[in-house]
Amino acid sequence: MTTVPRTVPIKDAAMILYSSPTSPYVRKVLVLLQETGQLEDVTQIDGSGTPLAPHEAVPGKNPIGKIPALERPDGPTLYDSRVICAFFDDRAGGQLYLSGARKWDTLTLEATGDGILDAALLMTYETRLRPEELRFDEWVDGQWSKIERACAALNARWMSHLHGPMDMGQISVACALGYVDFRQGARDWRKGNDALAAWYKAFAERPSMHATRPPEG
Ligand SMILES: N[C@@H](CCC(=O)N[C@@H](CS)C(=O)NCC(=O)O)C(=O)O
Repeated sequence: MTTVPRTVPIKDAAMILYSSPTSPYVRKVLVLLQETGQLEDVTQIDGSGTPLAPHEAVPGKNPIGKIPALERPDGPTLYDSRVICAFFDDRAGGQLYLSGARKWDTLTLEATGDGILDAALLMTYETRLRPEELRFDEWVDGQWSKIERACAALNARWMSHLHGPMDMGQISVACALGYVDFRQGARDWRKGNDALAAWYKAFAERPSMHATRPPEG
């Protein structure tokens, strides 16, 4: 299966998404854009960077220096994947956060996926950026414990929501589990979480998930 190249401009468009093919937070936005038919409204520009070496274009758009950031012609730049996802969902007519009681479940589920991502990204930075003599194994294990607890909670309490109508909570969790596989493949989040593993296997088959898979290697 081929993947869609994600850092080339798709067409001349007024909104610019600072992006990276390996960022799971960017992936959340791209999955939403594909699911809501808005992908061609955005031009993607590479904004890959790290806390040690931010991309030169990004801090001027997002003072925190992180991607995704969304530059708009008719308003200030938006940043943080949750803000950008809420913006595009609103623009598409509000399909992915819904309303009423389910909205708060969806937001909590999205926060759970993002929490997994935050822990997994810190683990990645620890091994990729921190000099070997300064690494702190217990701290890394503490991050992994967050991921284990979150996966166990998803498996025990969230399966009915995950199997419901597609929403941003599901997209966030799927992008998070995909990132854990991508960067922490040696650790096994599936152990003891059969229902979650089966749900993820099916969700990962969606064309939007296929088209946004991080590159191999
Ligand atoms: N809470 C932010 C996190 C974004 C984030 O951490 N992005 C990473 C790329 S995966 C980044 O830009 N890191 C650079 C940095 O931390 O300076 C969001 O949801 O957008």
